[in-house]
Amino acid sequence: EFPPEDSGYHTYSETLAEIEEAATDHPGIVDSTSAGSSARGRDIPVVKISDRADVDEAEPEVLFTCNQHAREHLTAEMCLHILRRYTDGYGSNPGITEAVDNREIWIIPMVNPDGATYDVAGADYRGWRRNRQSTPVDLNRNWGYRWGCCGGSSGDPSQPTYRGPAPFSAPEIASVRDFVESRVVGGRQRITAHIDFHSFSELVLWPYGYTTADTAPGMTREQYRRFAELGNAMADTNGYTPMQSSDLYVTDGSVNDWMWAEHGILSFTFEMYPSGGGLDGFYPPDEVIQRETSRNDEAVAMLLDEAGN
Ligand code: 0X9
Ligand code: CA
Ligand code: CA
Ligand code: CA
Ligand code: ZN
Repeated sequence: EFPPEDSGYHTYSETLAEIEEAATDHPGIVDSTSAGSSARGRDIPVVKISDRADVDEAEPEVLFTCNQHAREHLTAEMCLHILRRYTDGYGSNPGITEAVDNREIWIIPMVNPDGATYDVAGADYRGWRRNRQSTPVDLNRNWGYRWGCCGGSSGDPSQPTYRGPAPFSAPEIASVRDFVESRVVGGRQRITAHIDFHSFSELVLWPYGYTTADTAPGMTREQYRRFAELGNAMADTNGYTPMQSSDLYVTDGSVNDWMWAEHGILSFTFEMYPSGGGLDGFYPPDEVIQRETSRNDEAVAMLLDEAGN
């Protein structure tokens, strides 16, 4: 549970209820499935928004993932905001209607339901980052592209950036990987663009994270320029600071590197509000949820548009 003053945030069960409500209120354009189970057996829901949501149509697909890191609760609100906006706005808002009619939008609001629940289970926020396996893993160091290669994660199980004993050892990450792989249809990955939401620092980040070089195997100069151009354009809309992720610090086994290198998905990390601060930066008051999630409306629309190119 969140403390009463932060009751605007959604717990895991409230998140499930929001998904249910969207599906009930908008049956034709919402379809909810499961990516798999967390370490402690919680379902990891995946919501699809599209016209004829129950049919796999030949439309560019876009993925939004949130809450890999337990304490980054504002990001789950970001995914729920996208869910509400692209369902409630359908049929009345022309831009939203066009996107829903011509894209397949996938949303995973809580990649780490065990961690998110644990973080709010005590009297005070726990400041938890990892999942809740018996030896907890930093989910954003557990992805399989150049896993553990480059000093951008820890091999020490006591550290917050522990990468786990093997790539995809975390059931949450194996589940999201399996979902993304399930979108390879007829030999082609149907998801073309992705944002993984984190907090905090107000940044737009693109791959690679494992190296500070702009170009590397699987990233040509032209591809890098496309990332940088789109990243800069999205940052122009929300006031975040754009950069290659490794310019912030090197990570290995992070989601963007795998999405791009293995699937050719234009994959970004957004670090949400606030721009700075200490541990309290993970716990902005619920009064900012509406402002700080709608702040990304234009960037989300831009990515959905670009997914067709
Ligand atoms: O370290 C992370 O996983 C992300 N930051 S957070 O404070 N939310 O934990 C940033 C991932 C982006 N990748 C790189 N900085 N290389
Ligand atoms: Ca409040
Ligand atoms: Ca459709
Ligand atoms: Ca499709
Ligand atoms: Zn994070």
